[in-house]
Amino acid sequence: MEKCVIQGQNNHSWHSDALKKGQWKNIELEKDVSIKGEEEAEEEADHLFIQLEDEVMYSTGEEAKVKVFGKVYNIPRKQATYGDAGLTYTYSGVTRSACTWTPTLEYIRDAVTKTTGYTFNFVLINRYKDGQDHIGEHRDDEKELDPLCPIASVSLGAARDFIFRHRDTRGKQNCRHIEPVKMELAHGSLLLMNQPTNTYWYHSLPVRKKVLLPRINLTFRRIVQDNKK
Ligand SMILES: O=C(O)CCC(=O)C(=O)O
Ligand SMILES: [Mn+2]
Repeated sequence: MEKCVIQGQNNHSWHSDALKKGQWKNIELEKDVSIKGEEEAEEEADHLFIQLEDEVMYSTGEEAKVKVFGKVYNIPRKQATYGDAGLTYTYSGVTRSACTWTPTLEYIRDAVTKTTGYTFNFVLINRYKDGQDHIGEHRDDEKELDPLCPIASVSLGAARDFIFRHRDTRGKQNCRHIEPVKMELAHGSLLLMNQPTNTYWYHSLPVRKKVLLPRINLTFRRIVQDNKK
């Protein structure tokens, strides 16, 4: 499993033994954000992918849409939300409730907790059937997300490019030259987005027409229900 950590400023929580074992790549980004990676077995990732294909029920109908500036769109991928009983998460203008954890999701959640030391009560799942499916540029900066907990992103299936773009280089706010940061999220990789990554950097998974195989991405999050906007 390749592990990547997007590390926030003043975050010293990564000196755990589990993380020291790996061979970490480290890419420095603006605002002291960094990325690290490690190699591990692929077979387990194959198995987890097959299990998730069997267990995860994706949203359909109204639940499979998002609202952007008041307009409703079909999302160019499938989505599902699982987590602790009673939790809801509102993003892109739609509120989703958590389905009960499946055994495989619990297994992956606990493995991520063992590696990172963080606990998670919610997971957003995106399934990209091939390289046509994608996610547009956005930040995961909802008030409901616990700012003390990173977002842990597990990728299974087809490798896809993942791109970070600094907020000061976008649209009318374009006032600086900062290169976007592109990485490939491989089968079995773990990416951690610490604070302040989602304040300064947007991320996206663009269309890649040459990719013909499916990919499942799980973003484990910690939701604090009282923080709702
Ligand atoms: O599929 C991915 O790697 C990213 C998904 C994502 O950014 C999200 O669910 O917020
Ligand atoms: Mn995101």
